[in-house]
Amino acid sequence: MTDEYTPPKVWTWNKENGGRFANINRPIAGATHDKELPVGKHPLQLYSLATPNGVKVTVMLEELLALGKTGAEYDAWLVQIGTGNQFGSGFVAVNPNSKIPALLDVSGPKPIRVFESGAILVHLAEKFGAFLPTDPAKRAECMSWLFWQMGSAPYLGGGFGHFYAYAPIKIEYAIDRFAMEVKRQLDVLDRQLAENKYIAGDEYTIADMAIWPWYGALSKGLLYGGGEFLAVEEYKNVIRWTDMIAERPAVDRGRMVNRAWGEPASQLPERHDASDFQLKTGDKIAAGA
Ligand SMILES: N[C@@H](CCC(=O)N[C@@H](CS)C(=O)NCC(=O)O)C(=O)O
Repeated sequence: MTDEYTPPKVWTWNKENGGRFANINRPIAGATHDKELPVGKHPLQLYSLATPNGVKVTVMLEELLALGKTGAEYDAWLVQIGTGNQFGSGFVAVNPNSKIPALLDVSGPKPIRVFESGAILVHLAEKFGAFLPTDPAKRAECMSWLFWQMGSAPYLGGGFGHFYAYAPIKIEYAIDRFAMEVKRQLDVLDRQLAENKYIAGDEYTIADMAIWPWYGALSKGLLYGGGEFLAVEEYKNVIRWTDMIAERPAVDRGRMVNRAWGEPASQLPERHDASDFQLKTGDKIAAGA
């Protein structure tokens, strides 16, 4: 590979491009193999992994349960995206975009599929009447920040993270472009959080749940080894908010669900019952509990 590249007239798929995700990236959609999804006993079936996009939803579900919304009981099934589980026929039927998280709401007469983490958060917020203000101005503010996250995070992950940490060569132009954008995004949040306790005002909402797993982790230097490079300690209001959200017990639990790496005690690869947090974490399983 050289750093000079003249695109051919028509792009062709180079399967050996050496990128970090070369084994799962494809230019075509659809299933690669037949595989039914498991369905458990609860009204909500979640198929996910504890990446930032997955954590948004497990935090929301744990917050709803903490509020006493028993209808939010859920089975969380592990989808290992590194080995291509997202291309199984059952998963593709729930999310034709083959990405976690995906939700099947089986509480009514007909299952409802929901994909895209933002859509899942709104579905749950509306279903349970929580974490999405009903006052029109507050609701609009919450939705604006929720959609801000959906539009912004791809520049953080697919842009900055990809070129800073994963691309097989370091391209100054790409890293510079996305570092600038990510710092701008952090500044947007920092200014908002200088004036507001939570992202969308004085209430904790699905906007916090969507933004925290990405920009909270980034502000603590936990994403892509880019903390020092981006001087994340400058964003004091983001750090204040990140620490405040991290203190919520439901957030602590939500982060563990569908986690299959890191400290064994922090992993709950599948969640089918509230007691699983005590009984089924990686350390307990290893000890033969
Ligand atoms: N906009 C989507 C993004 C979902 C997404 O990118 N999920 C990643 C993990 S964080 C994934 O499943 N990647 C697998 C793949 O690209 O094959 C959402 O918010 O739900």
